[in-house]
Amino acid sequence: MILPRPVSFTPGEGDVVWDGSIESRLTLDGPSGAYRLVVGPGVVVEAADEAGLFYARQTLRQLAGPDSFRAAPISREPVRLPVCVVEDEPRFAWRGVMLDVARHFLPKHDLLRYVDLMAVHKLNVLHLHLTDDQGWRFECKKFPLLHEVGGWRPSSRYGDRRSGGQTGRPHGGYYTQDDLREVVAYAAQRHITVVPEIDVPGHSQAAIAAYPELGVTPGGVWTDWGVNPNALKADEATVDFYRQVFDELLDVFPSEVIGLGGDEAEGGDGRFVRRIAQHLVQRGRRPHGWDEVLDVGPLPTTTVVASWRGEEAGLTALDRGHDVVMCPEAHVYLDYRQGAGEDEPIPVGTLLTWEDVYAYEPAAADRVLGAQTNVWTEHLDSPRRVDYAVFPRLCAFAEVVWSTPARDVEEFRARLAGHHLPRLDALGVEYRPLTGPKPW
Ligand code: TNX
Repeated sequence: MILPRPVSFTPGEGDVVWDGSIESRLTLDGPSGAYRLVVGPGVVVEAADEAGLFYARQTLRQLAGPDSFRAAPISREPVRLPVCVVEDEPRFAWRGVMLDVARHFLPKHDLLRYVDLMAVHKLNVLHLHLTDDQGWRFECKKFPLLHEVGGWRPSSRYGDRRSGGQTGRPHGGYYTQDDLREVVAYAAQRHITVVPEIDVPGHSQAAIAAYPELGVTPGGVWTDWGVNPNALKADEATVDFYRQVFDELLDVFPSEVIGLGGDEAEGGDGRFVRRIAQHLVQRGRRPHGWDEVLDVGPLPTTTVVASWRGEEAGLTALDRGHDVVMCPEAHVYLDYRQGAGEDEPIPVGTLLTWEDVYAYEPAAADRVLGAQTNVWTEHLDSPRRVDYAVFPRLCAFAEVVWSTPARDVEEFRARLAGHHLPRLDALGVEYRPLTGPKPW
């Protein structure tokens, strides 16, 4: 009944009333996140570290039933737990979700809710895509036009015809630095690291709209989707401008790994990526980029590469000594359609069901840190649509990165339907039902 499935679950006889207390010790020998939970007569947790203790609590909440996921309990019965022993540890160290808050801004309270939903699934890296052609979401004190101008896009002349709904309308928003510090602190309480990304030198037209001298070609905040041929100049002034922007980012985000994007930079110059990567290294961090960064020439070996155009690029990156996060589009892109029907929301790409996600098997190698799903939001313009795209595919993904590979899709389907979807209902998550579209 536990999701993601633990290493072992050994049921005992009957159940016990639980008053919420836990006897805990950090004495377990195991990787970060490992725990051993014994229920009956009391609740005893042995964990490898604080993260393990936290995951044991997530498991206990699941054992306690859907009511424990409501904002306040509605049951008048005491909480009961099945007598059992659970032994558990994560399979991968990087269990991530990338949220694109640039194409559509996700207000702070919705972002915090996503952090909570990640924690329920024992995920631990939130990769925040903060800037793109269509919007700049990071408050910049030194160059405030970035968020004041770059944070807002006008209506699109294509909008409603091409994509329906709200996507052609004016749209905007940004997070203050203090908002983001709060998100980082909230995530840290849940053992989630926030990895920020400022995308360079492509996907940068929102910045160019604010400071036209940065761009190869001037232009407003982009109102179209797709790959924009415009890019940042690679001259000293532009690189220096971005060093200062990244310095502000480092001040807000303590994460060792810092994203510089580097994807789909058709009109961009590889030197830009290399110089920003060097700057991050000088500041004691590890650069992180999409797999196109492998084409820009030698990068610091500490650079983490996110392999999204399949896993080939990731394998090349391993050969060159990089750590890799796997996120192949054919398996983990949650903006892709979940059904072939006309009544599905506007999709990107090909069909990708939760069963497909569940069947994903990341290439195993020492320097594969793990995997992440990517939630691009060109057409996910509200938290409702994000919920529909993300769930239950994220449940399947959580099991891929947490549990051992012995996967049985029918067993998982039964666990989803019988236990996990009722938990999501209690949380108010508007997932795609197993039998088809509604609501969205
Ligand atoms: C490719 S994956 C992109 C994004 C789009 C996405 C749509 C990657 C690094 N770049 O800019 O939103 O496809 O699925």
